[in-house]
Amino acid sequence: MNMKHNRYYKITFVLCALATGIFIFTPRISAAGTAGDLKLWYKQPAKVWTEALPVGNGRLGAMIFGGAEREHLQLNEGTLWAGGPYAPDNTNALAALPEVRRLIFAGKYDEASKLISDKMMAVPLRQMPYEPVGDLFLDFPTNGIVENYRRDLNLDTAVASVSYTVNGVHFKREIFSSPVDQVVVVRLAADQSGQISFTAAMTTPQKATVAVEGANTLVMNGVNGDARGIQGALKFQARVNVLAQGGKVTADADKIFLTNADSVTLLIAAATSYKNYHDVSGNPEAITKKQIVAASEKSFDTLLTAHIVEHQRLFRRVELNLGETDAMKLPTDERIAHFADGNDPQLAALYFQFARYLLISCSRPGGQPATLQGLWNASMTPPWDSKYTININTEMNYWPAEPGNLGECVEPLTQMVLEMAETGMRTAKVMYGARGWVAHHNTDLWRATAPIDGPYSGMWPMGGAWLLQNLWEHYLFTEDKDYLKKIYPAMKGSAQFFLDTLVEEPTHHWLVTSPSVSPENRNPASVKTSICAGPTMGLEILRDLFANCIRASEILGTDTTFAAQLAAARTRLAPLQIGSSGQLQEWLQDIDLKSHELHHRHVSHLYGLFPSAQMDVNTTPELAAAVKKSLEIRGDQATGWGTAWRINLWARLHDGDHAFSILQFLISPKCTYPDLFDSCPPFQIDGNFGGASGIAEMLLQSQNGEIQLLPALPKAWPNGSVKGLRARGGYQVDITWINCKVTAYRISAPEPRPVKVRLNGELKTVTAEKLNRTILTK
Ligand code: FUC
Repeated sequence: MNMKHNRYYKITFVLCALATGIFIFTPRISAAGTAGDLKLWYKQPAKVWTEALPVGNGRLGAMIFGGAEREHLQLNEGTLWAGGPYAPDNTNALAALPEVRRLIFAGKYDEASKLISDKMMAVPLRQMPYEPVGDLFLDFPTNGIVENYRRDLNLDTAVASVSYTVNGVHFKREIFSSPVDQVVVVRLAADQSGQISFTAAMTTPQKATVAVEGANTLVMNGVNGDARGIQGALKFQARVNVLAQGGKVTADADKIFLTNADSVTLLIAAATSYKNYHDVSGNPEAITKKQIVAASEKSFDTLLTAHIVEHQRLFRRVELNLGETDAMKLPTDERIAHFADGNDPQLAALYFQFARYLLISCSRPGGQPATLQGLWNASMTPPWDSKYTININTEMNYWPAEPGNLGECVEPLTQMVLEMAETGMRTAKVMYGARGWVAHHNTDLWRATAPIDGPYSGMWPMGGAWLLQNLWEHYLFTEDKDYLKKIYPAMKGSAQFFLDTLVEEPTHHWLVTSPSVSPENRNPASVKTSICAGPTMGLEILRDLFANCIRASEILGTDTTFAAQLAAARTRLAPLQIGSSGQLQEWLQDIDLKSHELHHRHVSHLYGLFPSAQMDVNTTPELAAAVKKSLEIRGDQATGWGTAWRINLWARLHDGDHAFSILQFLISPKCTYPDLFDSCPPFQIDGNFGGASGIAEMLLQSQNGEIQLLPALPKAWPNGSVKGLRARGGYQVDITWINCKVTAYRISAPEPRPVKVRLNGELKTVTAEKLNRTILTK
């Protein structure tokens, strides 16, 4: 934390307040104040999983329950999924495709759906689930009343703690998952010597055995699950090493007993044989042994310091202060229950920072991307397999990455998309006879890309193209040409697929996708299917994909002819249409109001406003008004992620109060569990990330060549400050505001160039000389 800068910042703020004569409220901006308050805390242990607290290093995760008499760590490793390398593309699809298209254009949607179901779906029909490693239990002898109990998770240090007193002895636990040493570290200490005793044991729902190695190491060896006819091809190992200071360590066949130690450190390692989606030849035993040996040579303090330094390198880039009230004195579960009352602005800041904490903890370079549950899953059969649902959920997971100054955390997603561009070539060729690559509405560890589950949700060829938009955003925020070079072949391959598969619809002769769906929303012109041609969202995604490819070909000086083909096709895509109720049409026909589910959770056709920027309130007011109408029809409340998406959309419509009222629903027991995890329900991490993105969009927007400061600030946050948000173009932005007006801001840029800034209702140009300086506004 740059203390000097903070002091300067605080002085600037006070000067502004003096200049404006406003002293209603002085937000605390000191580094210590902000960091110290970034804690989730509770007066009782977790009874259920959604009360437990998550730690993770991007690969190795634990959910901590924190019982005084029994500590329970539920463990995950990012590559422990069911199954093995497989290719699920249906070889009957290509022959059926012309008839499917004919039926759709003839309005026989339900017949088309039946044919898709029979001939085009993946074999097997479902993908592989993400699975847990197992559980570590530490049972402590109970010989007194537990007093002064507290457990917390410090977002600033990424350390979870438990503390309590029994018979006058004060006990403390600290737990973290180190990205540096690749182990989970558990430290137990007491303020009197010889007080720590426990029995350590491991269990797992996997096919695995647990045995003691030497006197002080529990070793679990197992194989991953079979699923849907695909045999488990992974080996895995978990290792728990008990290093006691004082006392005695003994063991039987599968448990370790510690008696009367002064303190103890446990090192937990886990690994699988997964190397990549087609290579499972790794040696988990060699990996875990090496990690434990290396970590055991370091002191607890060395492990802890290295962990905190690495976490804070990313976490401390952004500070957010929305104001502080007495509500902060309450435990987190009680605050969630009362957030809707409107007097706890700091909980919104905590929610924002918790999402950044989660992204750092579950998506680090070299690891797997955040699943539906990030890194944390206790079940062999989790909801929707805890995999990658790419018709909104995975994309949403990464929405806060760029504005939240965590661009590195996108690396696992980039890697996955580049791998899907390989597996998706087979799907494109086998199913569609097309060049390039395609992915449908889900993928898994094995990068499966064929349509799954059934036509209703699965027959959607846009998953790869949408994911590429996340990668393009990474380029826009960083302007890193090497990165663009790396992703361009995947962008080109996706565009090639659509050039080969777009078809002309018979009425207007527009180019459309077919078959497709507007994600998971029934086609009102059908009896019971979502199958249709040319749903709006697909065309919006293609407008982006083609434009991005054209732009990339210019930047990289390549593929001029291909770019011209894309430009020609782009003008022939079916246009955005405003329907008779003033809404943005979700389908080619004006049938939205005949919808079977007017308040459907997906708001797919509004993609063009957010996350895309094809329309906005300043440059395309008519389209923005149509989106607003559609949003009003859809309503404010949905699943966790559906609610979060709406916050972002209202922020893009510059209606901060509306966005805030939806945030109040998101951060309520209906959509948020006691541990701040999003509730879809059940737990799905996308709502956490989408909600954080919504908060960022309320404070800063940077689409369409201008930086907008406080574009959707709600009245509920009249005074505050934010530091370190990122804007497209490689900029970094700090803002201070009083009474809903920007009073000071600072835009940092890697190279001097003027930038257009919209604030307090005016559009200004900040010249290159004024970059990297704090600018006071009147
Ligand atoms: C999409 C959503 C569901 C759920 C699933 C994981 O299919 O429509 O609500 O979030 O993803």
